[in-house]
Amino acid sequence: MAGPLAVDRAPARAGPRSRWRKSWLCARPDRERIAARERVRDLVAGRCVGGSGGDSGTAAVAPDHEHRLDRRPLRAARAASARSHGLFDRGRTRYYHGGDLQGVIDRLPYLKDLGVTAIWTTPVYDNVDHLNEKERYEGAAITDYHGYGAVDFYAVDEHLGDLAKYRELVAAAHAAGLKVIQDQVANHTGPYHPWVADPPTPTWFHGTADRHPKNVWQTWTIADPHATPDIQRDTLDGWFIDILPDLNQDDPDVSRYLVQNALWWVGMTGLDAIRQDTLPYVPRRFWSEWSTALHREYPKLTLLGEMFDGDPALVSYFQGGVARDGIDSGIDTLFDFPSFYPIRRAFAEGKPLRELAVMLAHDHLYPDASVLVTLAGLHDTGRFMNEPGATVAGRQLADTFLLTARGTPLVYYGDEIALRGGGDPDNRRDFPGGFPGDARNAFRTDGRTAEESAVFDNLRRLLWLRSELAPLRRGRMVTLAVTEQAWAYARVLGDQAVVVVLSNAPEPVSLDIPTAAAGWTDGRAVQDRVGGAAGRIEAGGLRVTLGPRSAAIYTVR
Ligand SMILES: [Ca+2]
Ligand SMILES: [Ca+2]
Repeated sequence: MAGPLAVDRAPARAGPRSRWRKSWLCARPDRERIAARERVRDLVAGRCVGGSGGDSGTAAVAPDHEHRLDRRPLRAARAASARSHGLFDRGRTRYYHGGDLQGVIDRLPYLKDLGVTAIWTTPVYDNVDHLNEKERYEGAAITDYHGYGAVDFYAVDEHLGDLAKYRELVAAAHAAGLKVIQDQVANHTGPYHPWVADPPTPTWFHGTADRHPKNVWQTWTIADPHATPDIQRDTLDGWFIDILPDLNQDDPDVSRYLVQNALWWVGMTGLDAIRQDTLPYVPRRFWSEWSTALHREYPKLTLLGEMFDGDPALVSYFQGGVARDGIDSGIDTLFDFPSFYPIRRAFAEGKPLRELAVMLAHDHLYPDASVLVTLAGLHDTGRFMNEPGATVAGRQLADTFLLTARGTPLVYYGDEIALRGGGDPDNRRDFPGGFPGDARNAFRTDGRTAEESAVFDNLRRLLWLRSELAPLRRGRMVTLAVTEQAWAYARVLGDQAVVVVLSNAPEPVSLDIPTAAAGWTDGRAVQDRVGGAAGRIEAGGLRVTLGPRSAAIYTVR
């Protein structure tokens, strides 16, 4: 049967296209290897220099800098530098710093102990082996250390390792009970991909390096019932930052290549989920085809899409499960950027917590809001602690919300120690202790400052509490009370409930929380699992007193 895996139409030309043809003919995925695995639904995510994740959360490991986990001797670092074609320089922000897949493998015990349940790393595709002269900042060329500029979709970048090492990472993660999320990019290639000079078909890209539309970022037009195809075209076909060659998924050979490539990675490595870049710049018709092919072969594979926008009406449009304009994208879940903004405003800037409750009131727009990936920051945003007004108490409150509210929380590497950093690339600083010669090692308890320990210990406690209490992972979220700066909600699963009370107020508060919706009736004894205070349900509710900017998580005793 001709299908997404058919190779009958692989072009036979030799020469510059041989690399592409080799990729095209790659092996059939191994269905059995991952058939028994669970889908990544309920985890804490992070990005890779050290990721973290679990049934209770996903860990993210970030791009190269962020995640240098190993501590190989300098001799090995020099060897890595030679392999890096001169692109290794810890003194420059947009260069390779030495983080690699072996480093992530070495830190799996750290991530497991932290309590995360899945790892999301930077894209592992082979990126160009020389400076990227086409993308410059302050006049200087950069490297493609971030991984989003593929020159070979079937190879692992030499700075990170190789395919065997990537497979080893997935196997080691699975052995540790962690899942792996692969970052994929179907919208574009890197500017130096060999296809740019010699496209496999005349319609492989939208235009050429010399003549192409520029992406105008009008993402709202994709969902706009008043928009014409002409209006949408520059957003769908335009080259990202006017540099990244935009693949034409309407060319059936392109779409088949991308589908086969995604299947190949899953089959070759056994990964559990795919994080797909820039959803809105690719026709939803293609996402439907792509997700259908992946789910047909791997029913438990989770597809996580990036739709970077604060409007829940727009973001929800891209989640699969229902047809929009006749097309079901099939994308299982999305980053919850709409709640990211009120999370930052409330917990970092001290603005009303009510705004966050108001945002979650829009959950009815989503086919399934319970699986959204919630976050307080990632590699494309400044760090939480760099917001004006950010404090350790605010960071801890944000973590308490993320780990107890609906959704699958993401932990961006370094957030567990309140790492600082402004916008890209400052948000990708090296993790202390991840590199040879570092003055201290924050992977270890004795290498953390008092502030880092406070944030780390709080997050770890929350991760393990989430692992222990099933309602925090899978329970229905029920609001019990909301004020300007306080929010009480229950997570209810069958006859089990957990009641969370957050106060974002700068002064102590006392609140009366009605608990009937949690199934807690008069006389029931309860205990705060973070502060330790005991209580009893009286007159249909619980009297809670909280200090400035603090939280309580109650279970029945
Ligand atoms: Ca490379
Ligand atoms: Ca596009």
